[in-house]
Amino acid sequence: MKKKIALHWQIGIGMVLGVVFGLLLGKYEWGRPFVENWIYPFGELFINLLKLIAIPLIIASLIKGISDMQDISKLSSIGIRTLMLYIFTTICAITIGLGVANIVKPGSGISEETITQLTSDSDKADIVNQRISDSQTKTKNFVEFIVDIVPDNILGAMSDNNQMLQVIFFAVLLGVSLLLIGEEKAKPLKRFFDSLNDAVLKMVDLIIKIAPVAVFALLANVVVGTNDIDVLVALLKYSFTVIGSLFLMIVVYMIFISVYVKKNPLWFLRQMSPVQLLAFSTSSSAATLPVNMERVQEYIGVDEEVSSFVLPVGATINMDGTSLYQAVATIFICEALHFDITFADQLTIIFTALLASIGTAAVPGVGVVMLIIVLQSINFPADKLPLGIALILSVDRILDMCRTVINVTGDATVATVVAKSVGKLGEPKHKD
Ligand code: DAS
Repeated sequence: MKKKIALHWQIGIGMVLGVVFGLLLGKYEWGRPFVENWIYPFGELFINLLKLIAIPLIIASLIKGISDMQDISKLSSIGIRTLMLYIFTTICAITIGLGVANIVKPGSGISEETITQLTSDSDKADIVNQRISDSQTKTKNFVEFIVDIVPDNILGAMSDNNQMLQVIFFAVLLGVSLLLIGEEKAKPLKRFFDSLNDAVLKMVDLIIKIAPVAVFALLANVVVGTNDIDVLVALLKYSFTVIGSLFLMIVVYMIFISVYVKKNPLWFLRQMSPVQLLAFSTSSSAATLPVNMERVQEYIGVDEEVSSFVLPVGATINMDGTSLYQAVATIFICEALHFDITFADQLTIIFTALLASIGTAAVPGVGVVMLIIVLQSINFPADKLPLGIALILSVDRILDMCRTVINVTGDATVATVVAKSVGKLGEPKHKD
């Protein structure tokens, strides 16, 4: 029987062909509109399909996972370990970002004319102002964040992809209630959610079949007619500081996998590579979540009791890549615009970036919204803020793709570590 090409190869080939296709068409006037109108929609359709099944998958797998538990104390044990590890890895990420940025000094030596060139085009100003107003509206203080987790209408919460924590809250409450009413009474609902869970996982398998075509479309759209090559060169030091720091974060995860989980880190990365490639192509943790859940369960061996809780929570409140990015971008902007920051400011960056990554809804471009919050926390001059954001906006798309890869890898790593710590890491059903 013909050996199936491993999924990560299929996706990788789709990405490479997408980049080549986009670069080729970028040479023609009609290239960009053609790709935007006739190719990119295939990528959009794929992202919509993944987001469509994310909520049903979270509900079914969480309720199944919790109601299958023998005792409720396991849930709190998983919850506490998960939150502690998410806070630890986020602080690690921010510290790495600050450390590398303080050594590399990516913003020093940027010339005035480069700054003018990068911040002059007007349509950027609209995006900057939108992100600044988002930073005022989309952040909550701690109490608001907690109150906001409890929905007043579950259908409303399910209809809004950015209310994932509200859906998780409902699913945990229902799962615990099923546990408490006893096996007999819970049986009809448990069987319903069991089969819903299997059906939605089968949907993931079906949707993933179009991934190579979808990533082709997404990457073609990113590169077609990109005139940011000169911008990338001007911000090369900054971009490489971000990407280099993100790689260091992968090393941190691999230390967890090899030292604590006692699995081969390269095996782990190989099994997770389709998730990482999709995160890179879609730059959306929410869209990647269903595939992350399927891969962690089926190819790493994490029990559903753990993955069904840890991954949805992680997709919302754990953004290691994005937090690391805040640290580097903040140092870069302060250096480029000659705003001195003290050691105390750097500690403030750690604290604010940690809270921002937890308390900010996963809205598109959330990285930039959080960056504004971090800059404001160190009293960065308000009149220079639009300039600073405009400065990094031109390479934000590419860096968003990179940091989303770290966001999803961090979630999968923590799910594996938590599963190992509660004895719920079994043998994987499949191997890529
Ligand atoms: N794209 C975001 C995510 O989905 C991350 C970011 O904007 O930084 O994880």
